[in-house]
Amino acid sequence: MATNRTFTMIKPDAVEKGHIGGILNMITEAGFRIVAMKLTQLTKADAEAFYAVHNERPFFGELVEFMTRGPIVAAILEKDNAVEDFRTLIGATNPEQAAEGTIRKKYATSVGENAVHGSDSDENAAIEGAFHFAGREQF
Ligand code: FUP
Repeated sequence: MATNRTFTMIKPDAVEKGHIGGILNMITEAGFRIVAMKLTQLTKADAEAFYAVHNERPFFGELVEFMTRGPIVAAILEKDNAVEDFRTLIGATNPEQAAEGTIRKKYATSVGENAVHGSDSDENAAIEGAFHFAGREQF
C-alpha cells in the first residue's frame, strides 16, 4: 500500500474545551505520524477560502464565524491509506451518527461544532496542507 498524507484541524470548540491532547492521542494511537503541526487561527478570508465549496449553503456564515472564533491545531498526518482511514477515525459529520470509538463520537457536540476536520481526497489533502505549511515545515 502506498504511504500517503491527509490534513486535519482540531477545531475551535475542541481547543477551547482542552481536548488537543486527547485528540492527538487518538490520532497517534491509530497509527498516524504527525509530519507537520501548529496552533494557529483562521482569518475570515482563510475560512471563506477553505470552505469555498460550501459558500452557497445556509450554514456558511455560521461555519466561518465558528472556525474563526479561536485557535485551531492544523496538522498533516501520514499513514497508509491516510485520507480514508482518517475519515473513518473521525466519524460522521453529525456526531449523533458517528460510530463508537470515533473522535467525533467522543468530542463533537453538533454538526457545526464537530471537533475535527479531515480531508476528503488526496487532492484536497495536498491543497489544504500547502495552505498551512511551507515545504520546510513538513517532516
Ligand atoms: P466533513 O467533511 O465531515 O467535515 O463535512 P462537510 O464537508 O460536509 O462539512 C464541512 C463543515 O460544514 C462541517 F465540518 C460542519 C459544517 N456543516 C454545518 O455546519 N452544517 C451542515 O449541515 C453541514 C456541515
